[in-house]
Amino acid sequence: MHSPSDSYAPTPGDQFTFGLWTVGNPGRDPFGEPVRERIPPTRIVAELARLGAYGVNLHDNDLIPFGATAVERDRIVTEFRKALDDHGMKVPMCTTNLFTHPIFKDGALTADDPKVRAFALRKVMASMDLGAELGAGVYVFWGGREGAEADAARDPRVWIPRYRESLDFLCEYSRDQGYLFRFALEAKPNEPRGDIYFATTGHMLHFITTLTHEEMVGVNPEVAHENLAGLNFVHNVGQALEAEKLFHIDLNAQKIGRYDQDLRFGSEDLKGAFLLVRLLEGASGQFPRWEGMRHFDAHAYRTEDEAGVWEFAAGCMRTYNILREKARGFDADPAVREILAEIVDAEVSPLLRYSKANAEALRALEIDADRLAQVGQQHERLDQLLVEHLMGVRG
Ligand code: DIG
Ligand code: MN
Ligand code: MN
Repeated sequence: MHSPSDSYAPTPGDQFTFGLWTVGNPGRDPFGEPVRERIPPTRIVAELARLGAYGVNLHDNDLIPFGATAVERDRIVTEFRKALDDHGMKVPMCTTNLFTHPIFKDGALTADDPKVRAFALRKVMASMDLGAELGAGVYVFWGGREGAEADAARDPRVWIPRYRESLDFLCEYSRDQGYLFRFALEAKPNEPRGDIYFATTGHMLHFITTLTHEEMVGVNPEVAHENLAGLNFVHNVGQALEAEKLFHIDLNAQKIGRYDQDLRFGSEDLKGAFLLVRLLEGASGQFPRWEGMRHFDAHAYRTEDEAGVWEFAAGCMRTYNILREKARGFDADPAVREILAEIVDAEVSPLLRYSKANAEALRALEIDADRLAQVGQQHERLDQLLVEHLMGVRG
């Protein structure tokens, strides 16, 4: 474990959070039984606090067993809240497990049977009540079972309105309860379903515009999920930021062309992780730092014992902090700033905003297309500078 004196050691001010289901993952996979004992939520709180995390997130059933009585629920919540208070830990985000119980085998909020949809809505309401009690501000929806294998089963013009009706219902519930939740929709293209509805963050950004209370709803992009879809995560997060809809983020790592691995942050595509941290931290100075939680939806290798789990958690946070320093160094590098300097053209820039006069002026402009075509962008040098900062040979 890393000495607390080093400058990369995480502090609560870094706003790192982990789901209870991440470091609490006992290592079961589709081909094998658990390899670790279950770590009680109260001990997860204590250990993550020791490592410098800011908080923990949870699905309802990460804390409250499915089918628990109201008395058991209240006892568990009281004990959990004491652990949070004892260790100064927060619960910034809550979500609902709408994927484990077999009732959800063919969907939850988009299921064909209205009773299944009703059961799912009721489960989310109870989970939102729990989240509000724990002080969560963001409520995540990951529709892991909202999808299909047999595409003849449901027309998109059936499941889209169902999901819209459910989210409109839950936005109204949140408002009537006086909860200040911001909903964050998490996309994934497939797994566990053959195809999952609303496959990417882009699909979610459009879908949000069709909701009654679209101002309450944003996105929770995950590194691995957009990678599964073969997309550029930094572009997608950047579009969410531009739309002011990045309400939460799931940080992890992923090898291309594999199942959803949820690996330790930065352990695979290091350049992508660098560019993501640069974006979130506003290192270029062009845009502000994003103020949301740096949430790790990741878990340790199945090969690990509990000590390995805490190494995993420390590694996620430490790598983020190292990349933050590297990104600041890159954007402070005069050679980088020279290449990224904005092209200013006082004559032409004003013409790019429409008016009849500007349209006429554009027509009259002398533009030497062949000369412009020959201008080199210096992107090879820019990307080499990035690689050298990342490799530590340029500070
Ligand atoms: C999977 O990536 C999903 C679930 O773990 C959870 O519902 C959500 C919250 O971050 N991510
Ligand atoms: Mn995932
Ligand atoms: Mn996730």
